[in-house]
Amino acid sequence: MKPINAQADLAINGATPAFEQPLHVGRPNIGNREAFLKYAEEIFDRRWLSNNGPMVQEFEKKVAEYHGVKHCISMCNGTVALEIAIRALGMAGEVIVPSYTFIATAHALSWQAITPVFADIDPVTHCLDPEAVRHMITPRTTGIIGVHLWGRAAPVDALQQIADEHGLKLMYDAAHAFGCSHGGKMIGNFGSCEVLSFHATKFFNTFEGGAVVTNDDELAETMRLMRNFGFSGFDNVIHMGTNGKMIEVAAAMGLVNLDAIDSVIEANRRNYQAYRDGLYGVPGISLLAFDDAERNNYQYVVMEVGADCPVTRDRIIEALHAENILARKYFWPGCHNMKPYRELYPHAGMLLPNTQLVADRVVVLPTGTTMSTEMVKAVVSVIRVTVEGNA
Ligand code: T4K
Repeated sequence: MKPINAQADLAINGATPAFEQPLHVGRPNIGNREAFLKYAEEIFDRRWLSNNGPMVQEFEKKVAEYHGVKHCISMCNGTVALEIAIRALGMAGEVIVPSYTFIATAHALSWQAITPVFADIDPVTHCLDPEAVRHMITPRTTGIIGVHLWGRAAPVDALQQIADEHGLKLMYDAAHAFGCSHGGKMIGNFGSCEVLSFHATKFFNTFEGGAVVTNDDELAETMRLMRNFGFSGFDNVIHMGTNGKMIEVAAAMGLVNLDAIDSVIEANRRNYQAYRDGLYGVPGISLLAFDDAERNNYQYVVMEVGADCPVTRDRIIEALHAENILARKYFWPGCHNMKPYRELYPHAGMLLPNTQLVADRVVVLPTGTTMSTEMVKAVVSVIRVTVEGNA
């Protein structure tokens, strides 16, 4: 790590990069390796590798307990979990979603010939704006998928009210919200069901993986059938289905990482505070705040570059990348601007002014257990020198 104190120290100006090895957003948090290897030995000894094995069952029980929810139906990834939940709820026609989300939220609908209709977000929370949702309802609308972006809850009460008024299904993409709460209630208890992602880059990972959590017994049973081809016992298929199963080795990683959760939250919280303190007062720069009254996983450090910043968002990204700090512009340019949806809705941007505004100003910074406070301070110095050198 090389100190950055002045413009001449910046790699973008020809100096050597601050970091020799790249710093990634989404570097996996990995729990106790010995414990994982012990689980792996058990899996080999048992010769039970998939299909609702004992580790998957134990993992589901613990994830459900952690979120205070009745059922956890684990899956091979978050995208398949979204697809299965959408299908199990009987969504069809048009479903309202934010455009400011990872592309999987929209794809999970399109993949099943359901039209994602993009509604605008609140520029402060980055989550769906309930009034914008109301504007997008048509006679073909069957549901709403809210996204708890960055681990902060979508406006669950207002969305539930809209869904009830119009007889719509309501579920959540909670891919970012493992271990988070809203109004003191854990994520997992809102809407008909909520979908978690355990991808490698997430706060909590099972290498790849995901789950649907729900308090609805019947829905849970349908999704369990759907993720295993609709099988009910030997040679008896009673439902349409696919292969959405989580494998034993993924569940083993999950069990190990469940034990490490508190230390990951602590590392993320410490990094977030170091970013917040370090970036305080940098012109035009702000960090999305966390509500400390809630449970947070602090996984996404979201910096916004305002119109009053002397340099552009893209110039800051360029400067960071030159130093080997691979900050990301999630979720630029918005799903509606990605090819499959741009062709479907060439003028969507006119209805999504806040989505465009936010997508153009966000930078997601690296955090997690592989980042020390010193590393955070070095990232902060690059941002500070880039911005203040041009002020
Ligand atoms: N809904 C939402 C709101 C989501 O954010 C996501 C996933 C989903 C649904 C779907 O859930 P899954 O089906 O994925 O379970 C990454 C992740 O691949 C994706 O899971 C995640 N959202 C999204 C926010 O981030 P990319 O396109 O940014 O991935 P990539 O390959 O650029 O990797 C991100 C960074 O992480 C890189 O700098 C490299 C680093 N990395 C990655 C992996 C896999 C590592 O250091 N080690 C690793 O093992 O999407």
